[in-house]
Amino acid sequence: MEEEKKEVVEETKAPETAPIPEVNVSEMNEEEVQLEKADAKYDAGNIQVLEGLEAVRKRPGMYIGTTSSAGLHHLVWEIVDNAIDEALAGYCTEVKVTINPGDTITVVDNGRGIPVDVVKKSGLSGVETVYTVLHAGGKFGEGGGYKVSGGLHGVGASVVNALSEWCEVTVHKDGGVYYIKFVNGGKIVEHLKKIGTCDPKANGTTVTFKPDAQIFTDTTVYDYTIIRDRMRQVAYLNRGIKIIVEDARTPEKVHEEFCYKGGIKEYVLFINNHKTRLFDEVIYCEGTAPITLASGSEAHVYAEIAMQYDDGYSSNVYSFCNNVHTHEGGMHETGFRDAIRRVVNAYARQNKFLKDGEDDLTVDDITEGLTCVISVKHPNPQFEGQTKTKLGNSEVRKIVSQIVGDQLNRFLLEDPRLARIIIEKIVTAANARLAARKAREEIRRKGGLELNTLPGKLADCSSKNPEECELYIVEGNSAGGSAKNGRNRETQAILPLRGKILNVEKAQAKRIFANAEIGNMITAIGGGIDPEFDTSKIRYHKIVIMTDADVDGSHIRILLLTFFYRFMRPLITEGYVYIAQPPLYKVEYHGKQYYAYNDDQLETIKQKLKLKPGYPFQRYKGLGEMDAEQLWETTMDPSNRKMIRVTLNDAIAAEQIFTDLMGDNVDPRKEFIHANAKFVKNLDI
Ligand code: 0RA
Repeated sequence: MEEEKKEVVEETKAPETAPIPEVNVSEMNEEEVQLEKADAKYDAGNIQVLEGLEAVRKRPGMYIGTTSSAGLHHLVWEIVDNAIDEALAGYCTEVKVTINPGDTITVVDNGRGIPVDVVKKSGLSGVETVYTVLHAGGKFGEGGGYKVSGGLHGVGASVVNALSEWCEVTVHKDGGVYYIKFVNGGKIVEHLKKIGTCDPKANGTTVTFKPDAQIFTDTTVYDYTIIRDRMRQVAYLNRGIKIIVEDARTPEKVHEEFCYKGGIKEYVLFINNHKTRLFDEVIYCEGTAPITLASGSEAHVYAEIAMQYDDGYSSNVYSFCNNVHTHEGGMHETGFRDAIRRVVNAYARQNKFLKDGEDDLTVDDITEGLTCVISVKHPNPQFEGQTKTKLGNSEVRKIVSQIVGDQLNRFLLEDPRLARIIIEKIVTAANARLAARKAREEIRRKGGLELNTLPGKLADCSSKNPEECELYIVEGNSAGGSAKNGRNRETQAILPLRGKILNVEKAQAKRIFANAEIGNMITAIGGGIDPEFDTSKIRYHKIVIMTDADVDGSHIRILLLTFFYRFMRPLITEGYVYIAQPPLYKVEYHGKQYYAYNDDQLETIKQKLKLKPGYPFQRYKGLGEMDAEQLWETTMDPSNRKMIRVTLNDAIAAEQIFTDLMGDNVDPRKEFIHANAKFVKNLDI
């Protein structure tokens, strides 16, 4: 798409000047503009003019959340959002995102092209207005088009321009090729001008920008996998749109294409790829409902829901509004839950799966083993909550509830065989829930879940201030012994684990709670377990997994992470879990000891010490080979140790990793164990 257009640009050398005014927007206010341009012809007049770009540079966090790596990537989302809007309006079929050498980004779309004629109010061309005026965009105003993608604050192109060292825009529109360049946070160096002609049908917009290193002080390097994963997600959420991603920084040029005719139906299959499905069908519901905006004008909300059952126990409901992952849920999720509770219970009673007098099935029962994607498109979304990822529009609740209610009910009625499989699974979940509650009460009755009966194996710390307390979960009794002797007794507690813990991914709730090692961890950590897990009650703010640097060690680490992920998820999402990094090698030289944490470091040490070949260096096989002092010095001393904090960047990716590793299918697990070293380096799951 990109190559074709470039050729045409080069053929036509003599540039014509487009009819645009000679003003610099960033120095003008709206009133002046209007006076000057009062008699101009306006045909792109629905672009609203607000404020200048200086504010964005002064407080970038207000517009893109953060100036760390996440903010850097946010710039890409903003530009892609515009192209997706054009696609949702029905004019664009393809978007290409390229990471260029030097970490600039190019986004090409084949939409109508941003308007190049003069905009009423700003007196500037449409392109200049979109790129220099905050909140501008032809499709923002009511009565105009349908702005649907929602970035963090939906502010778009002008914010990207404001935070870029330079930004170039080329528009192909109605046979003309137009070009403009901005520098230093949105200052126009050359006004929009016509630089050539092209096929009148080859419309589109091409943007290239270089993020400003003065703003993005942490890093200006793009991560291909972050862009690739997000673009794949956007492609799933907007069926039929083709998104091409390219990394042109390396000679071999990574290139991937995503286009899904089935949209979120295919997304659910992708998420469930390695799970064992109850049946192949994906239940799919969709609908559109009219709403009235605050201004009194009519608009529409579109909602679609795709879901599938597997044979597991976890519930995975992912919701989106305008392609934004609403991690904190909101009205669309509430509407979904209303509907499934209502419809499933009615069906179960009518068909005697539930007897008179038996309690209703709960939403947790119904969603056990369910993967569900909910996606709504709303012209005026209200994002609330701590991370602004909770959908607040109350009208959405009824809309989703009605769509899911009607269509899920029809699904159950039309296919009694599948309905039976589903309801029997849910009834089993309900019975397991009752049994698990009993088992938990049993533990509680015996004092197992009470804080005053800490496990005997736990060597607790003396401090009672969770913020400074650390719990080391240590593989093996001998390493546990060294850790107990080497630790700082005031703030560091040690819980040794005997062998491997239970794989909670494959075990039933009843067995899980009866497992001694798991019981010990629950009691020691003190925050309870899902669904009542509460981080405000945890006894340590650092939970450190300390295992050997071998395959068994990484297996135990994964078993522990799976347990936390399934039963204490906030521990991971809120960043309380760490992986200790014991050294791999010890080098003895003239009575002194040097430690290396990886092969590169070992090389450096060898070179520095000019080690003669065969000079003693030791590869640690396990933590148990270190004495208490060594373990403290290399792995536990806060002033010297290295730890990896486990984070959860992408819940869906994490879900797939845990299924792959812990589920029934053997191949993905083998693959993982093979590539294990890489995973440890990359523990951002
Ligand atoms: C306003 C109006 C029209 C198109 C666009 C904006 C537009 C914006 C972007 C941003 C990235 N790609 C884009 N493509 C189109 C419609 C103009 C017309 O009707 O000719």
